[in-house]
Amino acid sequence: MKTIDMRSDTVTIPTDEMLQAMYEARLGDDVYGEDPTVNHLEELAAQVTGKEAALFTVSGTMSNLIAVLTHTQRGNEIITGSESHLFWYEVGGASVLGGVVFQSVQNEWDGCINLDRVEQAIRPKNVHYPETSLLCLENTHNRCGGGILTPEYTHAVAKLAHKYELKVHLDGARIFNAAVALDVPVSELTGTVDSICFCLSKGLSAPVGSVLCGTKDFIEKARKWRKMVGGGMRQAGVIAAAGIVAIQKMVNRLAEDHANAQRLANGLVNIPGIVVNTETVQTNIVNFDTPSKITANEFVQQMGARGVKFISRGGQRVRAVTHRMISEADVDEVIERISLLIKKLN
Ligand code: TLP
Repeated sequence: MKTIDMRSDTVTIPTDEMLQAMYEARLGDDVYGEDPTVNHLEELAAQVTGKEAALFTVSGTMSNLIAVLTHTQRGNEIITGSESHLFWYEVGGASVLGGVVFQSVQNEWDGCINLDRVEQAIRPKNVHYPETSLLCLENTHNRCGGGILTPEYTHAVAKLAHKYELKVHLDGARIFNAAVALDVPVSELTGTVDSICFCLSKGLSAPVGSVLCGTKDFIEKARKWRKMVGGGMRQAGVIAAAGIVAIQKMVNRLAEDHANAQRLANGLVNIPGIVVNTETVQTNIVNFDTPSKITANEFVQQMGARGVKFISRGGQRVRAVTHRMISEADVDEVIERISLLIKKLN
């Protein structure tokens, strides 16, 4: 029986073209700024996001951490969405290492944070309060089912934050998914934020890495923080080479992943007891709820035994992610295997 892994798009392995590029990469010591392949990747990332400069990091988690460390002072407060990756899945690193306080503000179903709620969350100047200095956004939004922040929303919320002298950081781990789904250049989604990071190792299929982009001054400071947290990687061109292929060759095909996510959602609605809103599936993530007689944890375990891997979000909620290594036929097979399990339960 074929195993079908829908836990995440992080499970994609590098393409042959990436492996070839890694083999042929020109290398140097990146801590001295002398790795030509890393420099090329950083230039490309800055160009794509419409920023002055960029910094290659080990992971999305490291990029987000460095962004917070660079934008804030100890004792500051940062606003994040209540469902944001930074808040949920980054081990509280911003608090532990950056000394900042989180204020999490409710996300809407698509990953937006209502502008009034943002405005209410920003602390007035008062001796009792921490200073709110950073707003963090996420596009596409992981826990909100791959929801997209539009250019209009991003610009409006950034304008509001800037009015109160906050910086804006965008966790764009899957920003290329948003750009492809909206059919706009990435720079339209990032133009008004102060920093943006995106992942090479998710749907774009590179084995490792993320890139943090911003002004020259921001990136210069961020480079020092990267060194402090142990992210100076020497001949990192060996992995950056795959990242270049990721940006140049792997973006357009993300549309296939989106179509497969829609196909999955359309199949799931027909399975009795499974709850999914097909209209909220915007990119490559499908959140669905299991029938009340089986918890998400049990469902994930049972499906694992049937050769399909998902992630449980707790309660009834399951996450499925489509990616390069999932075909249309795989999606149909997954729907079939879920139907069999649910029939057995009834
Ligand atoms: N998310 C992973 C897990 O941590 C859940 C996944 O499989 O989706 N921002 C966002 C929006 C992310 O989804 C992730 C990874 C990150 C940051 C962190 O990236 P990495 O894993 O490179 O540290």
